[in-house]
Amino acid sequence: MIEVADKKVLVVGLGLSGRAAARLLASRGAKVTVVDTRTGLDVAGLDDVEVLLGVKSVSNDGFELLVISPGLSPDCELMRSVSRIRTIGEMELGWQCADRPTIAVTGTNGKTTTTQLIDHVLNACGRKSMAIGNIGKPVCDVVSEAAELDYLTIEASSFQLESVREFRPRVAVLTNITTDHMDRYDGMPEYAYAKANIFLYQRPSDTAIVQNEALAYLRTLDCDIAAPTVTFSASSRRADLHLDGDLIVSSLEGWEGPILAMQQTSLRGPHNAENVMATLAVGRELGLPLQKMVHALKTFRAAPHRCELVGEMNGVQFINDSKATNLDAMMKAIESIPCLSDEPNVWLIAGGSDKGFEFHDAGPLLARRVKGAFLIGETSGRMKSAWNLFTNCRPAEDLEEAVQAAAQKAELGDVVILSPACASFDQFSSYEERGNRFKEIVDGLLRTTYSGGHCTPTTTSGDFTINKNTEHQP
Ligand code: UMA
Repeated sequence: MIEVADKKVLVVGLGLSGRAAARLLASRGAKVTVVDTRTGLDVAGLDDVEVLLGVKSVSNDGFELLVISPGLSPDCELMRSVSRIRTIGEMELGWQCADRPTIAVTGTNGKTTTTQLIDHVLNACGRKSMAIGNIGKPVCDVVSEAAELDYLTIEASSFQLESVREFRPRVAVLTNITTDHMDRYDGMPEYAYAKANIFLYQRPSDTAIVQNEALAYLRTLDCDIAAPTVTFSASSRRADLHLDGDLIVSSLEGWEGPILAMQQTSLRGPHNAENVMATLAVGRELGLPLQKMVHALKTFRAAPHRCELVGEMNGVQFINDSKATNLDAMMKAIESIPCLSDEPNVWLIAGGSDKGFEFHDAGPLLARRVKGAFLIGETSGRMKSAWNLFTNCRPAEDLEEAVQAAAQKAELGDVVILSPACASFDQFSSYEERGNRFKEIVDGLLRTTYSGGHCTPTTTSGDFTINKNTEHQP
């Protein structure tokens, strides 16, 4: 475990991670300085910490350790100015200090849902777990409570995994690898190597649970995994856990045959089936009883902003998928929307800040499923050029204009989905703020349409079953 008492430590970034790291370090007797390029940040709760704001570069003023926030690239101006100091990430610091058995989940998509599923199943089976990390709760923030937990269930981003030093999860999960964050990495291999760091310090007594396709890709990059692997896939029957129609089927010893029908859960789509498979595989490794796990999976409800059905108006469903911050997530969301005929039935709202995606890749899917796309934000021009041949594209001034235009066009049986395929930072402070704004706009439309009443927002995220409740209809 890392020893920090009396050490001079520099924390870079005063967001959630930097704040949590600074508090933890100060509580353990370190002399802490936090720097951030922004000014005017809230410094409450950092009484024993020196805070320097509006900083563009730092001189190595005797610092013995640097703790980096995940959002800072090692190549950024601030980090280049302090490149010679021993560096660890906030997640690694928290993990070393907490010193608890760990399940870690990474992947381009599905990592938050899988982290929540694992946490839910563990707690339902009587094991105390807390879902932390990239999910929104820095690992450093839970160190004081960690002794009471059986497991830390950590969502680990590629950013956090870049700076691992000893990070060794008892069970590590890789949900998938598709293109994302190309504004930070020089290409897919560099991004995949960062993700593969989740397995770097595992030993043969640990377990790696990996999507079949992601494992095949890592093998092309010669990434070694020391731990035994369990594979899952919604598209390959060769995986240890696979999908047959709606059924999750296992070929794992003692678990041979069908295990669970996805219809029994509130989750929809092959991507969610993979999240459930990964969760089952984790539970099996930890010796959780299958029946209890299945029962827990049936009661699970996904977090907001992930294919969340927020309302229905005149037979048109409105879905908030603001968490789809890359192209693959958007494509999976569109594919998971039921289609009652061969005709497209989706009105897509997409666009946001540019992460360097090749939007052309979605063209054939859009041609098959999407009636029209309303494009917002920084990427609207690039998206229009890439998609115009495949579906009708119309740039919109902002989210409100896009939702209103889509609602006007949509007919009975259609679905209006916000699935941006981009980060939100050009127009919003986070994907949550973007999703909440979408919900407000939809709620406003519903109130206007059903004057005197309003549609009850549904809480069954990912459930696209048509809402038969029409009591508010005029
Ligand atoms: N900053 C600088 N200089 C820079 C860049 C940033 O000083 O050059 C400062 C900013 O001014 C800001 C601080 O760094 O004050 C922000 O640090 P951060 O970006 O690491 O953000 P945190 O608030 O610490 O949140 C991070 C994760 N954010 C990122 O990785 C970008 C959160 O994941 C995570 O929930 C949180 O730690 C707790 O672990 C968010 C995310 O978008 C949800 N993650 C990406 C994703 O899921 O795709 C990886």
